[in-house]
Amino acid sequence: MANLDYRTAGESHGQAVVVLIEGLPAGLRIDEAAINEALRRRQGGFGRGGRMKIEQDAVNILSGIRGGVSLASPMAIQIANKDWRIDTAPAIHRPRPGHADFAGAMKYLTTDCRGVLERASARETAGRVAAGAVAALLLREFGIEAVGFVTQIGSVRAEVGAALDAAALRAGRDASEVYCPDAGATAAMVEAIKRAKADKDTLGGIVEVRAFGLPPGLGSCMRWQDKLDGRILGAVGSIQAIKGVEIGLGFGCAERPGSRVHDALAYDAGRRGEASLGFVRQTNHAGGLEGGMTNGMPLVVRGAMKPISTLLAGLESVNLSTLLPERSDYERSDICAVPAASVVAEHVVAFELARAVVEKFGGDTLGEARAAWAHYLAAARGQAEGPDKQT
Ligand code: EPS
Repeated sequence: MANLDYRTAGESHGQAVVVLIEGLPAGLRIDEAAINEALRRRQGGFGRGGRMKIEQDAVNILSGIRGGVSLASPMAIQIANKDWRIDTAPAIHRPRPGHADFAGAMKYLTTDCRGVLERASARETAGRVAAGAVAALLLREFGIEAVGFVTQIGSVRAEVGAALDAAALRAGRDASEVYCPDAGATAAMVEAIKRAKADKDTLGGIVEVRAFGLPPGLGSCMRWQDKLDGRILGAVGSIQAIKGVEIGLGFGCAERPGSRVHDALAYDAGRRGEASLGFVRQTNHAGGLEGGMTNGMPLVVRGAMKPISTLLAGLESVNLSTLLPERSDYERSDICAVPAASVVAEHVVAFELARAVVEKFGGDTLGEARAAWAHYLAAARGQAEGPDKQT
């Protein structure tokens, strides 16, 4: 039986972006409107370029459902490209430093970077968001939700309270043109993007994902491949233009003594009904993961995005056909895609969490997974009250 997994296919200016999801249990209601809403959000955010005025991403679910409910068969999803012109798009001989152009041209033994950039383009993330949106529907059945947002654009940093819940984060984010729950920072971020545009430059930033409702014990410490921290770091790190990823306090752990890093544990019987099973902590420096497993605290992961590598003014480069120095090619592009990256990060994290849920609770049908989930939580709570109550 397939594990929950997905693959993407498609070029930026090819016919379509395609996703194949395998290993979904049967019986999950597939809310197409929710998937399309995620795609719409990925297309938005202040700082996007002309391409997003052309595309109107929406899914065409080709298989895997009957009457809007998952069948457990492979689910193929197509997102059509309106700007389909791959055969006539011009050759690119002057690689843009920072993009996949140069390394890809060398790898595929060509002086035309077009073929490589078509696949390396962040257009592919439409497919990852569609897959993650399906995963989010599965997580919703278990009361788990991942919320992605922006915490920094250029040098403008936001203040986002550590205590905010999913609904508050979502509301703040959705009210912001740059998907940042801090209204004051939003205005400064928009100004920074406008300045970058006037300077013919681009801006990066930091995105954060917090996931709520996770019980302790998802993931594993038994095999390195199954450690959830590694999978989450890999999933966020694989998003186009992400150059750094951290969980919880992340790099900040390095400079502190252990007494100021590790999150002291306490038990509060009044909160045993929560996902934490009543094991509470005043801090969450671990970002919800210890030993490769969730620990009942919210998952917190951040990714640092480099500025878009397509610069209006170009950068010094080399014409691969003549080997002469020339400015890099300019392709229509975004000024800042950090808001979009926050949507992508939310969805790749959702997929990894759904994969971990299916691994632990399994079953061919959603009902079986829910029963296994309920059994586990009851057993874990019983254990918390004394070994004699273990099931
Ligand atoms: C991208 C270049 C731009 C972006 C694109 C990523 O596309 P185009 O060359 O068609 O203007 O808009 O992002 C998307 C198409 C998208 O859907 O996010 C690149 O070179 O990576």
